[in-house]
Amino acid sequence: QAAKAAVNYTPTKADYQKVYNRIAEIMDDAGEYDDGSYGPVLLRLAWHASGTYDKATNTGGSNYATMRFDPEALHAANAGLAVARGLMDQVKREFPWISYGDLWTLGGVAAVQEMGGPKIPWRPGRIDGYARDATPDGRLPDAAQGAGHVKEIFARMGFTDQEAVALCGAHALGRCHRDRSGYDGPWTFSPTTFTNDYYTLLFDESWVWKKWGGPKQLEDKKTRSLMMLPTDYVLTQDTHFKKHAKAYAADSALFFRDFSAAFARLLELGVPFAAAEPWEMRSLDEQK
Ligand code: CCH
Repeated sequence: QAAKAAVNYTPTKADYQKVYNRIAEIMDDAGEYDDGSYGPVLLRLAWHASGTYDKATNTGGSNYATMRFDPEALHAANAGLAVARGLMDQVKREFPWISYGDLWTLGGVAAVQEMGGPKIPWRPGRIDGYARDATPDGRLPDAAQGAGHVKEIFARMGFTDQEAVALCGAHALGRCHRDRSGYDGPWTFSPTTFTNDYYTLLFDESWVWKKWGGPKQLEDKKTRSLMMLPTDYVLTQDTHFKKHAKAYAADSALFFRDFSAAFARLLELGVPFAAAEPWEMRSLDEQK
């Protein structure tokens, strides 16, 4: 591989597309794991790598990929993400020239796009940092808290309420795991397809507190097979959040557009790029 052999070779878009393709293949090769895809957990890795950003001090974010180091790897919020980091290490062995931050964020892009979501503009430029760059615990949201906490956490990254609501729509994908966060279950009936179902279900179903020994979470009254975290439910309770959540429930295209913009921005928080336009990576389907 040219990119591997030549010291001064600058990887091209085609090189990154190869990495994207390998991630997409690994994502689908999940066998009995969860709902048959590693997509959701890879998306969560990209989000937790980026969501540590603090606008005031310009620290954190995806640039140095500091979740590779303890204690950040051991922060409670990151429980279970060793699965995703392990998958990414397989890709890294094949394409050793890519930085971990670029790799993990490209994983988030591949996850959203391959599961049927919008295109996420993306560009490389992150470098690997050191353990001393790791962020303090407590920068990622705590699912047990209320609307004020969610606003505060996303505002610290530099996001508006509207962007926070759009980003939370990622919970259309994946599920909570008893042995990771303590919560249990999926948010939607199609946890491996990117949809606006998270918002429609929030408003269309009756949500009641689950009676169980685990942490406080809600379940849908009808089937009792879906869940919402306290922080999800506040999107229907806080007037500002509710306005945007209603809009995304009513208009899937609006959600896709706003999610793409906010997620692309999330992945770039704190990343000093060389001047270059973001790229649109092609899905596996588009390359057939
Ligand atoms: Fe999330 N998320 N998230 N989340 N999340 C969990 C799982 C996923 C919060 C808490 C949790 C975003 C925002 C928030 C995903 C993407 C995003 C879990 C279960 C908790 C708890 C973890 C487990 O047990 O495995 C809270 C609180 C907030 C905001 O207030 C945002 C933003 C994104 C992405 C843009 C995805 C995907 C999952 C599923 C992971 C999986 O393994 O299936």
